[in-house]
Amino acid sequence: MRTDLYTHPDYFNMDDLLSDEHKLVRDSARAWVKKEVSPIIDEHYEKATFPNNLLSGLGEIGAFGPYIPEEYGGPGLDHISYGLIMQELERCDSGLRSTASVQSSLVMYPIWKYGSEEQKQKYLPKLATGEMMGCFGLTEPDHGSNPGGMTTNFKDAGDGENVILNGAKMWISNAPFADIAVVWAKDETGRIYGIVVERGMEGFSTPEMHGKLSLRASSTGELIFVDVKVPKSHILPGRSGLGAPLSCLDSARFGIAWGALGAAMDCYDQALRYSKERTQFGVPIGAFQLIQKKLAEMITEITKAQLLTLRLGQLRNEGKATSAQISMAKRNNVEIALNIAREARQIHGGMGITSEYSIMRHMANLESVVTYEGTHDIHLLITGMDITGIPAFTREMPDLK
Ligand code: TGC
Ligand code: FAD
Repeated sequence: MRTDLYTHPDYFNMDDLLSDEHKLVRDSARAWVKKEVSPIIDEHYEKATFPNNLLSGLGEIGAFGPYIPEEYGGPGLDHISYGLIMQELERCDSGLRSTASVQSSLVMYPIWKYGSEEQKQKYLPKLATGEMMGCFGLTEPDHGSNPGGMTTNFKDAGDGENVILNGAKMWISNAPFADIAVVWAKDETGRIYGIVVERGMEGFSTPEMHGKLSLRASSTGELIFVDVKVPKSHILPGRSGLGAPLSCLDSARFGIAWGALGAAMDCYDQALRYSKERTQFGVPIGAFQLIQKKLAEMITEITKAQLLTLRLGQLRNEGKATSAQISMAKRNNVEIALNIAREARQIHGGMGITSEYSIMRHMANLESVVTYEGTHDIHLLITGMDITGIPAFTREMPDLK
């Protein structure tokens, strides 16, 4: 079994800008990951299973809803703490971070922000400990980048108490084992609402999706609704329209910006160590200029991303981070992480493709991260729209005749 020797690179003394609480939260998450997850993650990745025995531990380190107030069972931390926890989790595996960020940002966040007091009391404390797990259904088979086109819908059941939900969601993280799903669906007027659907409701099923060659230590499934009778009291009353699910994505994308940087830092840390240990032509490979160029460029990109990410955390703490700023950070950090994973793989030569190192796993995982929560190109278009004021997501279909 590989020993986890990770120490994080800090070329510009970023730790000086963190509070003692931030460092405590981060170090606790790191110690837990090294002890509980690093020894088993490769096996789960190879078998394509999620280690469900880790759920209560994730709750204990505050990974489920770090910024949810204590009155609802959360630890009441700030957004930088949330980011640091996601960074430590994704430093180990993107699938581990995915499970925590879906639970935090896509399940707890909408219930906290848009739920009734009764819904908050019913779900949030159990979600915070991991006793209850949730998933988030936005994407559909025919509506990925364009969720506003969704066809999942609900109509009044006519009994005064329920609605009838029909439709299907696809690519849903945690779906196969989730106890509840926050599902986005249109009412009879076409307005989008969030609805909490519980496992066991008749007509609701969550088949697992197989064959993923990326994010294998995360469980992904479909959500299928066939005339599911859902009490009206399960509709989130606080906000409707596409902006409601998109605001949850802001929180999740924020966590991913920190998380992807964690994967990059892990690849760099291993590549630097390997470059000093591995000798060829009688010298450590780190003595070769071409290896130094790769390492120097990696730490430069990591440092730039650390600065961007911490500033984003400060803005988010102040309630000032815009969606477009979050998009830029998500896009940048996933891109540099993918590039760094590829270069770290090269530094490891043939060993880089084995599970002896986590690099190839990170690289494969990041191919999901660059696509979910808004693809790389969608985030570029969000930046483009922000700076020009002109949305370029849609275009008229040309007459091809
Ligand atoms: P558009 O007309 O631009 O906007 C509709 C309404 O939403 C508002 N809005 C936002 N509100 C809050 N936060 C944001 N980030 C927002 N972006 C837009 C907007 O102001 C408008 O409000 P209103 O009041 O005027 O109606 O919408 P559009 O249909 O043109 O789409 C814009 C686009 C393409 C950027 C958006 O649809 C998008 O982001 N698409 C990507 C879809 C996506 O990211 N899906 C992710 C699914 S979840 C997932 O992948 C989980 S992965 C697991 C894990 O995290 O680990
Ligand atoms: P499409 O939207 O079909 O895009 C295909 C290509 O077309 C992309 O390159 C895209 O950039 C490009 N494209 C699309 N529109 C435009 C445009 N206007 N201009 C330029 N290029 C464009 N969703 C959930 O709701 N919940 C989850 O928990 C969840 N978990 C996921 C887990 C995994 C492992 C994966 C892979 C996905 C998950 N998703 C989830 C879905 C994810 O958000 C979507 O895959 C993503 O939004 C892209 O949608 P799509 O796959 O349908 O691709």
